[in-house]
Amino acid sequence: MKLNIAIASALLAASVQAQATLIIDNSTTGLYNAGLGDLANMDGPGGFLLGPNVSEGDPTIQLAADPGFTFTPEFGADWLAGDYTGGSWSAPGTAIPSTWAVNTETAIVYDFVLGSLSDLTIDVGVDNGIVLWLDGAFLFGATRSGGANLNEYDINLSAISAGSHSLQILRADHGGSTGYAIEVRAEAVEVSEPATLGLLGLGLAGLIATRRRKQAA
Ligand SMILES: [Ca+2]
Ligand SMILES: [Ca+2]
Ligand SMILES: [Ca+2]
Repeated sequence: MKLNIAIASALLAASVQAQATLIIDNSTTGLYNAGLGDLANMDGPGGFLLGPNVSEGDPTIQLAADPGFTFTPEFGADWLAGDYTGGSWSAPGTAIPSTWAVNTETAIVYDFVLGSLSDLTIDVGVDNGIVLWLDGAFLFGATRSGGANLNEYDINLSAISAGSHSLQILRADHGGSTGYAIEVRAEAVEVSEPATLGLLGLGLAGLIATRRRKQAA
């Protein structure tokens, strides 16, 4: 019984230590591009980016894959690869407003560093649409009618490598009002207890094998 309590305490301690760290929220600064204008024509009629003032309706769309936009010059030479040359980008460290000009699109880049291999949880809400990439790789895209609740979309990423990363975001609007809420959390991926015991077991087996070889020699 005492042993069970001890194990339960240890598990509780481990779960507290593994608590996720908030790395991005609405107060986080980044590179900001508010010079894109209305991009409804960037993917033609009937695409993900919808006409102003609900002129193409107010549908719910979730992208199954990277929309493969042909980005306008305001995005710069290759923004998803970190080349902002010629674009209408702010300097790094710019505050990201939660609202922007109705009917227009805006883009954001959050640069961040992970201290170790981590799982990421992205909670985001937007009025109306959003597309996210991590280091240029498509993560998620969706649009729907108004409201920007943090629980609107939930994107979970496993085992993102330690080091520098860029979360790249395109925000879209097609009328009424705009809104944006984001929280990104990182949680270090830990080697589980059974795996540690397994490695320890392998180490002991190795030690025994070495000893046996020495005796044989
Ligand atoms: Ca369009
Ligand atoms: Ca628009
Ligand atoms: Ca709107």
